[in-house]
Amino acid sequence: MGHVSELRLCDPLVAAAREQLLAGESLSQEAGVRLFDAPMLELGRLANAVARDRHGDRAYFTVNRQLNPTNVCVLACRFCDYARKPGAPDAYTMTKEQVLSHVDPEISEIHIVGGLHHKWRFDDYLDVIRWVKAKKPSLSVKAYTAVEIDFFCRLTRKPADWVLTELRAAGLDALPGGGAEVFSERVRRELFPQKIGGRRWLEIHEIAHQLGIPSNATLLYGHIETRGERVQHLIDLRELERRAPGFLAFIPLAFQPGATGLVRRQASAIEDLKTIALSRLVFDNVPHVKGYWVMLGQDTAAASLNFGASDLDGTIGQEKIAHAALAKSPVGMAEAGMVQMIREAGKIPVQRDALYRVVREYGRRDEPAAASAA
Ligand code: V47
Ligand code: SF4
Repeated sequence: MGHVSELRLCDPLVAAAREQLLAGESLSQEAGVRLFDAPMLELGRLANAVARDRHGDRAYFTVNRQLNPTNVCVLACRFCDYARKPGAPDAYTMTKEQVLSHVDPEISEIHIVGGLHHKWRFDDYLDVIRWVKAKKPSLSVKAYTAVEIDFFCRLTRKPADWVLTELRAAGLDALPGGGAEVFSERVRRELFPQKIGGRRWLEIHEIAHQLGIPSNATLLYGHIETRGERVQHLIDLRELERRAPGFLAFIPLAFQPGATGLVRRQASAIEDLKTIALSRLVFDNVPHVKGYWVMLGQDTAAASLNFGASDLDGTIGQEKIAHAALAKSPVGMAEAGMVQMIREAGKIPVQRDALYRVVREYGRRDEPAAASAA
């Protein structure tokens, strides 16, 4: 039981969505928005069944580190508590030694993202990748958002395909999904008018996919965006995946209000779980939806594994972006904690790298671990 074809649903809206998905049709923006008002457990059952049809009971995580080489940024997005202006007392730029201290022997993924530094050249950003790759060649490197790629294009006066090819030669394996925010010009004008908009973000990921560089995608929700804008964002990503396949995972990022004053409190756990489920149902051609525990908190992230999520991201080490905005989750988690969260959700933990190559399969609760791969 639990496959889409076997589900019996009570709610007519969710049952209609199931029929459409079974017929191989995608959900429209209108249908997506209406589903937000459907009973959440029904939505969760359908989204969980969609995830189960793709991945069985497996849920993925990685042993990784987040490396934020500098918080100095020439932009000033209104929702960002992380960036600092040059010379600010808590502005930092890491040395090579500090960068390399993030490359612990046990990790299989490194996630590199940071500010747009006023003095760094493209070569400095390439060096960060070269250093980590030289220390651990087997490490999968997920580095630099489309916002940073666009910045490198302006620094070098070269097109994105050239920039991405240079990054790949330095050791880049995949692009992270950050910087997408919400593909709504209304929201962009309000919250991040200096930053690239949806069209450029999508263009850069399309070029990456055409070059064979896979990528992730995010949505920043829970601030001033509407549900219609959220669903349209999912549809824009679904269309890009049809034109130029290459997405690995979609990560809805629950906005941490911090000191921004934009909203009084974070979206509720119910809104989080509905957003995860809707992401799984509308962005129907993305392999994985992540329940990002850093922003969701551990309990909601564990629950998300029964609402369509099939990945929890990773152990992370020292997360800085959400914690600059006062996120209450711990700054990192142990591998055993990730395994336990996944087992408690009734799923089978699978450790992966940034490209979803399996590092280790664990057993279900109370079962001995299966033999390690790679
Ligand atoms: O681009 C900034 C967002 C992103 C806040 O690709 C905030 O696997 C919430 O993209 N509250 C960076 N979000 C993080 C990111 C990410 C995280 C985990 C996995 C992956 C992946 C990507 O964080 C930024 C921005 O959209 N952000 N401030 C905030 N206060
Ligand atoms: Fe800079 Fe990114 Fe923060 Fe915007 S979100 S201010 S681009 S670090």
